[in-house]
Amino acid sequence: MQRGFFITLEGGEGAGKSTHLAFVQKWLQQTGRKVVVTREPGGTELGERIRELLLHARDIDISSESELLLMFAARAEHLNKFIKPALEKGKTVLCDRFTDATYAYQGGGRGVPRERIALLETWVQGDLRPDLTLLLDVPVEVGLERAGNRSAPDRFEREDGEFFQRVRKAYLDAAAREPERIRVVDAGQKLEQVEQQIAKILQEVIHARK
Ligand code: Z5A
Repeated sequence: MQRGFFITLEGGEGAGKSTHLAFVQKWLQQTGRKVVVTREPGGTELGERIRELLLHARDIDISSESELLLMFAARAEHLNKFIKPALEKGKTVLCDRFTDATYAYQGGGRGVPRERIALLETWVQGDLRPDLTLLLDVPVEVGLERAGNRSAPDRFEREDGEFFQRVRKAYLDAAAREPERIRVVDAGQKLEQVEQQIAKILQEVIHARK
């Protein structure tokens, strides 16, 4: 059986990942694929508990290194218990954020050296990488304004504009390094236009995979 298709969605604050996840899922299902949707950090019982700590621990000071290791601890669990088994069964795995987020947030945002992240990536993932990554890109100000209505910002959402500029730059640098895998979507456009761009990319990539 052919290994399933592994697709990830990435983007900065307020880029619209949650909004477009359902569109991508529906689009893929219409091609007859069995699609499972998951997220990082999270996707398993342990991963969701780690997520809770990483996003909402208010009374603990978490260092950048510990944050990085926790991301990968959640990822190891997620890969072994959920992602790999689903891919082996030929399912399409649609994941809301993955290791590109680590390079962007812990690398770009927090300043953890790339080599350290790369080391963990190889250790935890072996040679498994997403087949396609949709990077929803918006100017930081637009994204922050869209996300601004949230009542209780999490640990990341409390960061300032400069942090998110570094995150955005790290994402765009990654897309420039790997243009085949990481496809940039202009998420600053209207919803329907963003959907059109996504559908075009999916069409192209799935056609090429046949
Ligand atoms: N993180 C990390 O640091 N390292 C890692 O390795 C991983 C994650 C895996 C949790 O992520 C945090 O974990 C994340 C990075 C860190 N922190 N941050 N920031 P998350 O993905 O769960 O949380 P999030 O980034 O806040 O994403 P979100 O809640 O899914 O929101 P979103 O994707 O940014 O946007 P949205 O909710 O779909 O849209 C926001 C609003 O904009 C909403 O009202 C929409 O209706 C509106 N919207 C969206 N698109 C449009 C367009 N085109 N026009 C107009 N309005 C729009």
